[in-house]
Amino acid sequence: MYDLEQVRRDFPILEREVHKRPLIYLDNAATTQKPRAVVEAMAREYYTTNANVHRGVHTLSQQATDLHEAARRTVAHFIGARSANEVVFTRGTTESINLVASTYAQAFLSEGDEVVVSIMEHHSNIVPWQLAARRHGFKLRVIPMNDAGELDLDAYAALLSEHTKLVSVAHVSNVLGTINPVKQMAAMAHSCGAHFLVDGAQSVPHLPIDVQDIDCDFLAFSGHKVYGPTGIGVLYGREALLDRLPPYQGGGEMIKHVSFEETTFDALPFKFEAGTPDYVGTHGLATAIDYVTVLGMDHIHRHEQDLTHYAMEQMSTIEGMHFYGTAAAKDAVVAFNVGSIHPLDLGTLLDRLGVAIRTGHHCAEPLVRRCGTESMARASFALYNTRSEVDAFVEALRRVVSMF
Ligand code: 7TS
Repeated sequence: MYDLEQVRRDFPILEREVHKRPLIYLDNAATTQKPRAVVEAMAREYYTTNANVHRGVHTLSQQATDLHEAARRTVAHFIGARSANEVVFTRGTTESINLVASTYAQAFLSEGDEVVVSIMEHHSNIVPWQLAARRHGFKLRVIPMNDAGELDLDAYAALLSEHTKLVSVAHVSNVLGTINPVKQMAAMAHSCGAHFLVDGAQSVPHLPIDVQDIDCDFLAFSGHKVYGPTGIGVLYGREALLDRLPPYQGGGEMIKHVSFEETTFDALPFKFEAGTPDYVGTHGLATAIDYVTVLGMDHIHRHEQDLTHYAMEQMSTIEGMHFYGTAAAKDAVVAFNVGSIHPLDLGTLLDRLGVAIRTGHHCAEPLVRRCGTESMARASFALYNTRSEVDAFVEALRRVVSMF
């Protein structure tokens, strides 16, 4: 394992206080904190190397381009892509899924076709498909789950048919923490000729990911959830499939030649990257990936598994505790309610004690409703959280609950 105290020193924000108490940051599923290395790499680029990429003969532009394209290779290696051409930079998971929903639907979907998602999707993996369905007339089908928060694979098998063109599923639920068996689900999709998209927003920060092992056609994730900067994300796509999709946005960077008669588009991955890319963001993301790679994704996963089990064990001693999501395969997210206390009150009072959690519907309204509620509290863990933070959180929770 890694040295937790040493690691925590890499994240200056963890030293701050909130309401005169040490910050205990347990909202990592929303966004993670940034190590010094990431912020400093970005500052260094702005201070020493800043210039627009892919267009300059001058030294700064060439150096900035080198950093940007090196970042693409770092991402490709991190997720096991066959080639850096399969890595498209976007603003985040949301934009990555919108890109696929929009272009894939345009290329392949019409009336009579079906796209399958699951009940536990974030709105980012529901709404883009609804918008595309409205334009192209295909149907959206939904995989149900059991009360533990595990997808019903028999129901999934029954949903698949010759009408199914694409399946798009979260690898890890941002509410329940359920780790879905995406490798098995991708094989099932492929066996009926459908493509498979993995929403990796909550898995890439926590598990070793290999797109070739999963055998997915697309993977979407966000930089800011994996200790990188905000505003940068990734769409991985199988090269032959990306090649068959039309461009998403038009503009500079994505063209070969433009005339008023005919415009031709650049090769992958630039075809999907209209406009000046966030080249400082990509360098920051690559630095974050280097950071977690040095710690080891398997070590990070083991540490967070320990925290999750420990937290649930400690939390379950509080009277009235109800967990949402008790799947056998569960990652670093614990959603809960206590008795009839409104989660907003829990969250607000915990904040007064220095503890940051999230409350609400977590941008997954259909799931939260399936769980029989409108709102939940959620604690989510990252590589820098400790067992003593869990103790302090549970102690604070006990105090808050005793007020009601
Ligand atoms: N998919 C999943 C599974 C997510 O958890 C999120 C963000 C997204 C997509 C969208 O990512 P974005 O970076 O494009 O916004 N989830 C959360 C959350 O749980 N709390 O805040 C954001």
